[in-house]
Amino acid sequence: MTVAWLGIGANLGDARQTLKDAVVCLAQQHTLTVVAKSSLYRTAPIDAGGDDYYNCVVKVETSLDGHALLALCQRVEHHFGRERPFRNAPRTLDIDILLYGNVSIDETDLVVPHPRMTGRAFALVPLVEIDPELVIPGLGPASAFLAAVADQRIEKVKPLCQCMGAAPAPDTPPAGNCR
Ligand code: A4P
Ligand code: MG
Repeated sequence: MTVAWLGIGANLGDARQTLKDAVVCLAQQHTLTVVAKSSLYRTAPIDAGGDDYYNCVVKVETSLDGHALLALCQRVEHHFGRERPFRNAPRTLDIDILLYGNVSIDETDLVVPHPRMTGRAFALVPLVEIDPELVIPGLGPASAFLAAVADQRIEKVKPLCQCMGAAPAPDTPPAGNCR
């Protein structure tokens, strides 16, 4: 089993809901296990136009090699209606492999660590949320790159569901909007 880190983003359609559904979809794959998920973040587009993005990161354990994992990510993107009219076009779903084990891969269709991740708050902040000590192979601690992206707007999205908060008082009725 290899530990991999996937960066998930969307800024077209109901992007927030798509991210949640995509994580569920990934979790249902028999070739990987989602072992951790960051909060959802609303982020300013970087090197791209269009609406704000929603981004998150998941940590997975997988039996797939890097290329098979990339193919799986692209199948899931396709399932959620991903189209590629031009580079960095707004998208219903993007799933990038940020890290794959401790290895570096440099091939035409797969570069890992993801070559632009250290310059992007939307990748670094959720990664460091899950693992503050995370080391990017060949580059050093992920947290060391945060200062340089501090000017990129990123805000944690409050969950609609209150289940994660403190336990309610015993006489509090259920909120009824958990989804
Ligand atoms: N590819 C190579 N390495 C990888 C990898 N590690 N993971 C190849 C995934 N794919 C990889 O990908 C283009 C090609 O990259 C694929 O054919 C694959 O073989 P794509 O999914 O079609 O397009 P992409 O992900 O948009 O491309 P790219 O160049 O990775 O874009 P970036 O740099 O990831 O930028 N702003 C905010 N706030 N949030 C975002 O999520 N995303 C982008 C995309 C720009 N600005 C953003 C966000
Ligand atoms: Mg991509």
